[in-house]
Amino acid sequence: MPEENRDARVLVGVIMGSASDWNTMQHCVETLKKLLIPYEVRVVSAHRTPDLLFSYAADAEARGLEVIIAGAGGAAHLPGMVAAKTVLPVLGVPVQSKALNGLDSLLSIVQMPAGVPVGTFAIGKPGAINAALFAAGMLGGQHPEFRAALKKYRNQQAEAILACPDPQEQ
Ligand code: RP5
Repeated sequence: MPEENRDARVLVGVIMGSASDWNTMQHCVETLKKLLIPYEVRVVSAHRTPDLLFSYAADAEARGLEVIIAGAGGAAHLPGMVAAKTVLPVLGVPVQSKALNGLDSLLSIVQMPAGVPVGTFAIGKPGAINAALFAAGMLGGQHPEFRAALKKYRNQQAEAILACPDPQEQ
């Protein structure tokens, strides 16, 4: 938790199927930190700790969470099963698996049946970062400080590119 937000109510739950997903999901958390969005991080495995998955998802709304970001790889059932137990928006990040490069993760997460949505992002680091930015966009309606932080992030991103237009000079 960033020091600035230590006392703030946690709004985003960042969960992942295994500690081995942290290499990817750390980019999500870094982005939330940059935007000063209060978050929590947990390993919640759909297959190894199914009871924890059920209780985490079932209690999330009452605990004040507004968005859940779930990263998983391989047989990536975590985002879909969390979405099955809560009406909070669930953003799925496909982790790049060793065997199939994350295509398995992507397809496991994206192919939800109608009625239980999961917002699915790109495989790996880009998806982890974008899930955090998307969460900021969703929170921005109720929390104007995060919309302002998102605008600042996007402006800084554009300015960094415009300041160094020639890649040979970077
Ligand atoms: C999934 O299985 C996790 O999300 C992880 O991406 C994958 C492999 O887990 P480990 O065997 O590395 O713990 O449930």
